[in-house]
Amino acid sequence: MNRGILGAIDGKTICALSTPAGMGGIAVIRVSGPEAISLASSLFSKDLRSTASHQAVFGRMVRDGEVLDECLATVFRAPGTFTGEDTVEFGVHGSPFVQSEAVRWLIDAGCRHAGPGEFTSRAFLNGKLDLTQAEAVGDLIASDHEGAHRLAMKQLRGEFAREINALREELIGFAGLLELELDFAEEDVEFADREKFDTLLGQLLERVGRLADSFRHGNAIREGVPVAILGAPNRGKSTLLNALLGDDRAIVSATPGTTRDTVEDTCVMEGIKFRFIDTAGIRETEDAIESEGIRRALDKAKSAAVVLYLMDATCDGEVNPEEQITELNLDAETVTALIWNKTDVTSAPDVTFENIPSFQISAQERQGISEIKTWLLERARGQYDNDSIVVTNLRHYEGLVATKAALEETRIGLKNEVPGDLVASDVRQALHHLGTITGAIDPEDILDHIFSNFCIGK
Ligand SMILES: Nc1nc2c(ncn2[C@@H]2O[C@H](COP(=O)(O)OP(=O)(O)OP(=O)(O)O)[C@@H](O)[C@H]2O)c(=O)[nH]1
Ligand SMILES: [Mg+2]
Repeated sequence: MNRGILGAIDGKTICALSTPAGMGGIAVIRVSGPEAISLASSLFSKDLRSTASHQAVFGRMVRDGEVLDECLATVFRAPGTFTGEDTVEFGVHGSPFVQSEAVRWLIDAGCRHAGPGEFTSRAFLNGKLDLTQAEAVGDLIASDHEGAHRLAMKQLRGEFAREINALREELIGFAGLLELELDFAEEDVEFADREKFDTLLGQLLERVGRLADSFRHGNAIREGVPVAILGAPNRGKSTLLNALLGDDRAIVSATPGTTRDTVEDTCVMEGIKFRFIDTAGIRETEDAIESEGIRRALDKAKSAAVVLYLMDATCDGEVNPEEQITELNLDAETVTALIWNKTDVTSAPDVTFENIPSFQISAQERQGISEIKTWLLERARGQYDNDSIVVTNLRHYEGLVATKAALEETRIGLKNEVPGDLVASDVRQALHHLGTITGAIDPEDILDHIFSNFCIGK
């Protein structure tokens, strides 16, 4: 059931099981809307209509003399509530019967069952949260490790929204001057110093670009930092994957070309999620399936944050790893480490490279694995754990990319001295795209999409 954003503005009092509980736990049933306190009161043994805000009252849920449960009713008065409306929360016992019956009683009394995300969409519509914060509520509920949780909390505090609003404000000032010029078009005046404009646009582009670039990190924190394991066949890539995960995830065999498709899995180390990706061994081959596997391996390497390039100490002594890594054509931002494997049989050649850290391990004997993990963690902390604002949401990223394109158009327009109204229209475009991020501009379909991804009761 999705009532969309329109449901949230029908003014009805809504209710839902907000926090379900198992036997022995306490379930929270949330009621929100103009009639919340009187409706809740009509099913409670004590009158809640004079209860002060943020106060819990112990009593019984009762209807026509029939007692359903002994419970707490907590009253929250508008506007100091999550939704911005009067709210009552019942803490009832976690029996499936009591939970569903309590909601049914509330509906019989005149509440409407809340749609997915409807409490949060009401909070947004009542100005309690901006869109990025509302989305952060969804992220918070979905966060399954410390890194994702920390990002969601940061977004919920509104840091990202503040930065977007600051950008908008500067742009609005700029747009105002341009519009003023248009009003005096006949006089052919320029209120807005072109050179200053260009400098301002340069700064805005830099900030928007930095935010957009941070999406790569933001996404990595949420979905797991992608670490791809690459190398020629039989070097021990699958053995290393299993060692890193501490699990028998991929098939290991002495036959070169064992891994055809990519195999990946995540694990959380010290609060940071990593996504390890085992790939097909890279070599010349006529085999169509193997070729496809190799293509996928190179693809994964390109989108990875870290590439672990595996060499075999027993047979790669004469190979130049730098050349092989160069052939992978990696992104400039991708970090590579050289891993000499099978050092239980023979030690690795004593060569080091300036920009490529190297490790000597035995994946089979699980030796040297913790050194790789420590290195990965140190890198991830440096990169993902700092205080700068990080974009984690694809919708925000797309908004930033569109803003950047509009700002670039504006800059080109100014340089080519195109008429002021065209420049002004590009600036309005940029403002529009920034506005869609925080919800300052709210096409209904965007809002419905966001809130329908929530679950009922939130
Ligand atoms: N002695 C020794 N053997 C190893 C080590 N790691 C892997 N092997 C062996 O090397 C062979 C290949 O290992 P895999 O992990 O399947 O190698 P791979 O790189 O995934 O190979 P492909 O999937 O074919 O590309 C197996 O027989 C492993 O047991 C190691 O550290 N020491
Ligand atoms: Mg393999």
